[in-house]
Amino acid sequence: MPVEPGKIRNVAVVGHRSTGKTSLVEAMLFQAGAINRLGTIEAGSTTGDWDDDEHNRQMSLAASLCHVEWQGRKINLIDTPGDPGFQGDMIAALRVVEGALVTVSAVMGVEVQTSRAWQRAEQYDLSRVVVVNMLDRERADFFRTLESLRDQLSPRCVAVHLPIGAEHELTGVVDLLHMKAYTSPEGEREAAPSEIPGEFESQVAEYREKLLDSVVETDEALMERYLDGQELSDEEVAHALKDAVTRGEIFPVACAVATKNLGTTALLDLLVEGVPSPAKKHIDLGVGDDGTAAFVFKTIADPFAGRINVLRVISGEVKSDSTLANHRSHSKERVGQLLALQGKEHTQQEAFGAGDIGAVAKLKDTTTGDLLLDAEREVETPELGFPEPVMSFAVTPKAKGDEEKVGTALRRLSEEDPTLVIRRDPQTGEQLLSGLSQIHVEVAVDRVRSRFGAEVELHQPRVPYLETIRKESRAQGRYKKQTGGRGQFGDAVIVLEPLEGHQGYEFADEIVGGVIPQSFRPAVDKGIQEAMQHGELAGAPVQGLRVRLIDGSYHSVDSSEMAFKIAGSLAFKQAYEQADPVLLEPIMDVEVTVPDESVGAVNGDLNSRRGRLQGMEPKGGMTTIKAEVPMSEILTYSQSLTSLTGGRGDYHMSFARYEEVPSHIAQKIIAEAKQDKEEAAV
Ligand SMILES: Nc1nc2c(ncn2[C@@H]2O[C@H](COP(=O)(O)OP(=O)(O)OP(=O)(O)O)[C@@H](O)[C@H]2O)c(=O)[nH]1
Ligand SMILES: [Mg+2]
Repeated sequence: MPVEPGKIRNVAVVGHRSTGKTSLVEAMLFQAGAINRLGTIEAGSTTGDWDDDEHNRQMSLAASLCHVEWQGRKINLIDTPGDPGFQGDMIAALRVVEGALVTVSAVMGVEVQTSRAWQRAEQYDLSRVVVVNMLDRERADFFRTLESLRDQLSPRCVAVHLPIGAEHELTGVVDLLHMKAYTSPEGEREAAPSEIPGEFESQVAEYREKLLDSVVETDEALMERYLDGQELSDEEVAHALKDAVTRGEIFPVACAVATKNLGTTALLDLLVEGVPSPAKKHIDLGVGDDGTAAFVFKTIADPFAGRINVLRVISGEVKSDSTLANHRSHSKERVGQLLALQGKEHTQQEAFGAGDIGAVAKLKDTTTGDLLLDAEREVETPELGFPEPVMSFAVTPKAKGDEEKVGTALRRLSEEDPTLVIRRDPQTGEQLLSGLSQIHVEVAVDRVRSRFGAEVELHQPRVPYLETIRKESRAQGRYKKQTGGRGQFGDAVIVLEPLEGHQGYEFADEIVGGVIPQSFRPAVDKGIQEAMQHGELAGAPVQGLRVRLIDGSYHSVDSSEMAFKIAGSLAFKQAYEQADPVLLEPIMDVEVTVPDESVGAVNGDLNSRRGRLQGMEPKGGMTTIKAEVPMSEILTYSQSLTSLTGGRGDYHMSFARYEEVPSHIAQKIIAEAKQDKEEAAV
């Protein structure tokens, strides 16, 4: 029997890198009895981080689906990676849940990716619970962290738990909703709650009052009774709290020490009692709810089970041994085995009902972002809104002959992870691998080796320069070979004119009186276009000009298409030299988000990269700087930004337009291109 929507809680666990998301999920699984041992990141034994690459790097690299049963409810937990390079999985997870559990470190408070996750959750109008983790660490401070949450995320963040003690003297957690304390031995299963220790009474009373004030403020009827001095029952408070959390009017703040399994019971209670079920809150995927619909938000390449698709049932019921239609490819998919996932472990399942999240193995043509329907109908596939890749590398196989293997491997990886993009640059001919961060691309390279057995190398990609002209010019190209046997003769006179915006190519046939027969004129055009593929300045493609073919001559026996092609290219090369040619470079629109205190250093650095500042927007301790920077100057930006901001900066960029390269820089590029050409010729 599928679980009723009212008994499901779907929660994406999101937050900055290394704030304990995976450890918290582990603690919840352990406390709820879904697993028998509390695994650790250090031993590589957590349920969420099951991949070898995750063990090696001690970080999550992909979303991982788990579930627990608590208070008769099924809580689906999606543990997501905190590294911005893997935020595709965070975004996808947030798209399919009603609630987000946002983790922060009690030492660090709100960090870059905390705000990013928060904004995404806000965009999708999700209910949010914050958990302040790592309260046992040196310099951890719950109250300071709570202030930073209220300042930087929302003033509606309200404590529902309090720590008992602090740092290494932390001994437990108080649940302000139920007025109970948890002080069980560290690392074992938390025991039933106990009385709140007497010495904390006044602090607890203060925060309980703050909590009640916030809750009743969202519920008029309750407010009246509260002001009347009536006692409110736990159920009433919980009920009003859930309504407020559902509407985004309160963001409860919990306490935890994930690695010691402290605060886990209260956190699980909060997820059940505070987060709305799919029956209570509607997430808008824009699909309606006629018939069966399921949205695939994650594809896993499982070493044993092959490809596994993780899906959220939007409406209806997905059953094993049934058939669904893929809305994108219109192909029929045979749904064989359905799987309930616990990290990498799976158990077979008969069906998933509306609102539930589960997995299906071995679909032939379905991946991340696909919509599965019981019958074709007119709906839009939900958008995942992934960010564009920010950094590109040229990839080459280490061994000759591995090109195809590498190509296949990269294509597979980008199917699994749409934020990993591979393409061939038509201009430079290089195979480019683009991703969201350095680690993102490096992990892909590791996987090409470990899963597909091919070694690849990464290089800085070539900058796709272009060439163009700035002046009108005229030249004649004459190709003549008339000694012995059949000769060759072609003769063309052309005029080059610059086109607006350095873009495009036009060919105007202005021959009058048939001085070049109609049949040979396209050959002139062809010869010119071929010559334009490698401009004379730096061998870059030429664009942004009009060619007028105005005159020429021919020979009734010796003229041929070949001869006119050569004549066209000779005419072009000569005219090009006189047309004041210049080099063009791609300019990128760059957006850099950094802590306020790094703005000066980052601006200075952008300036030294020939960047032009376009604007600055400060927001909650972070400033977004917008600038235009030449691509050649920003290819290796990520390392610099990391060192300028202590790893707290973030950037993305997109192509803006081509612009002339300043002449002193152009001279260098031209000289290098000449040298490359000479070396290649030797
Ligand atoms: N002292 C202490 N250490 C913790 C706590 N929670 C997690 N850790 C440690 O912090 C490190 C990061 O924990 P993870 O669970 O991997 O954090 P994460 O948020 O999943 O990290 P990413 O997935 O890489 O973003 C690990 O070394 C954990 O053992 C805690 O409550 N107290
Ligand atoms: Mg993790």
